[in-house]
Amino acid sequence: MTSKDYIELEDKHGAHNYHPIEVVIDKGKGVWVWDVEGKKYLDFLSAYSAVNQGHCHPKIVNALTEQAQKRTLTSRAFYNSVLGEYEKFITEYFGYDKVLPMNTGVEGDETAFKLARKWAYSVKGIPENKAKIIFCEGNFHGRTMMAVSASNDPDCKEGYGPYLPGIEMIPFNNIPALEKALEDPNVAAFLVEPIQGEAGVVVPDEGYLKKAYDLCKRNNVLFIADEVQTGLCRTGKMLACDYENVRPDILILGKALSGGVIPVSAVLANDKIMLTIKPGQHGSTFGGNPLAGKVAIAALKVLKEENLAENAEWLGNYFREGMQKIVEELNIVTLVRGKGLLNAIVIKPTQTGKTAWDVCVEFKENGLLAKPTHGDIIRFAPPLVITKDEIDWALNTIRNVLIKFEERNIPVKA
Ligand code: IF1
Repeated sequence: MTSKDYIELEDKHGAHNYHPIEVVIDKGKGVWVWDVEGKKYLDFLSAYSAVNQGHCHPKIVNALTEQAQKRTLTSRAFYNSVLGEYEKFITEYFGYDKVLPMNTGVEGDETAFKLARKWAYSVKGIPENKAKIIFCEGNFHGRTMMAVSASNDPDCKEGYGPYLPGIEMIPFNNIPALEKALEDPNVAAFLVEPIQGEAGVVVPDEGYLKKAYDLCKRNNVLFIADEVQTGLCRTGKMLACDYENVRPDILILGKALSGGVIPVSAVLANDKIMLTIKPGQHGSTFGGNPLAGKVAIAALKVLKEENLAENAEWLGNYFREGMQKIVEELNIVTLVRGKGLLNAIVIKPTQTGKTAWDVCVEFKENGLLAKPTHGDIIRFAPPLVITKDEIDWALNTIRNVLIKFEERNIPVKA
C-alpha cells in the first residue's frame, strides 16, 4: 500500500474531525520519523509535545513491554502492585502530597475542575452550585464539554451547546482583569496555561504567573496550572511555572508523562485539596493502571537522566536566535516567539493566498514536519533530545522553504 492508499482508507472509514498534512508515518526513532515509502523526516511537532523524550525511547518502550507481559489492567476495584510505587515516585518528583491518575490531558483538566468545585463547597464554603472557575480567552484544554464550555474558539465550541455554567472568561496576560474577577467571593479557582499553546505559543509578560498566583492566594482562590503541553521540560524548565517560582495549588500533567507511548495524565495537589474527593466520587477504568505507572516512571526518569530541560533551554535560545535572523532577512515571516523548544513563527498573508498551511506542506516535501495553527502561525516543537546539528539542519530547511515562498509570492503589506 502507498501513502495515497492509507490516506484514502482513513478518509473512507474515519470521522472527518481532522485535516492532517499528507504524510503517512510508519515508524519513528528519536527526532526522526519515516513514511511508508521510507522517506525520512525531522519531527518538529512531537505529537503536540507528547514525545519530548523522542520517538520510541528504548527505556520507556522497555518499561511498557516488560509490564505488558505481566499485567496491564486491574481497574481501581482492587489494589495493584505498581500504582503505589508510581504515586510515591511522582509526588516526590513534583513535591505534592497526592496524585490523582487519569489518562488523557483533558481528563486531567476535568479532574482539576471537579476538584476545585469540591474544595469550593467543602473547604472554602461557597454556597452550593455557586462556584465559579476563571479561564483565559484563547485557552485550549481539550475537547470535553467542560473544555469546550471554557473555550472561546469558534471551531472548538460552536454547535455543541448548551454549555456548562460556572465558567468566567478573562483576557490572558491581564492582571487587572483577574483582579476584578477575583472580587466575586464565589470564585473557586483560576485555571491557566503558563504559555498558551493552541493560541499560537503566546508567552505572557514576565511576572504574570507570579502576580496571578499571589492574587489567587490573597483571595483564597486555587491557582491551577494546565502544564499538559508546557510541562515536562518543553519550555526549558521542568515546569513552565518554575520560571517564576510558582507552585500551583493544582498541577495538571499529560502528554509527555508517557513519552507519547500511551495516554497518561495526572493531577497533583496537597491533601487539603485532594482529600475533598472521597471514595466513589471520581475515577476512571484505566486511570492508574500498572502499564501507565511503569511507563510514567520511566518517562520522568529520562527527562532528568538526559538533562532535557537544559537541552530545551539552550537549544531553544539557539533556535530562536537563528530564526530571528531569518525573520530579519525575509518579508514572509514576521516574528518568532516561544520559550525553550516550544516556539512559533507568524507568516504574512500573501497575494496568492499562500498560508501557513502551504508552507507546512512545503516543509514536509523538504523533510521537516510541522503543523499550522490559526491560518498564519506555525508551531515548532521538536523532541527535546534534538541536537545542535539537527537544529542547524532544521533552520537551513526552514530558510530554504521560506525563501522559495518569498520569491513566488509578494507579501501583502499590512
Ligand atoms: C487535539 C492544540 C496542542 C493541551 C492543553 C489539555 C489538552 C491539550 C494545554 C488536552 C491538548 C492538543 C490536543 C490535540 C491538538 C493539541 C494542541 F493544537 F489543539 F492546541 F497541543 F497544541 N491542555 N492539546 O494543549 O489533552 O486530552 O488531547 O490529551 O487535536 O485535540 P488531550
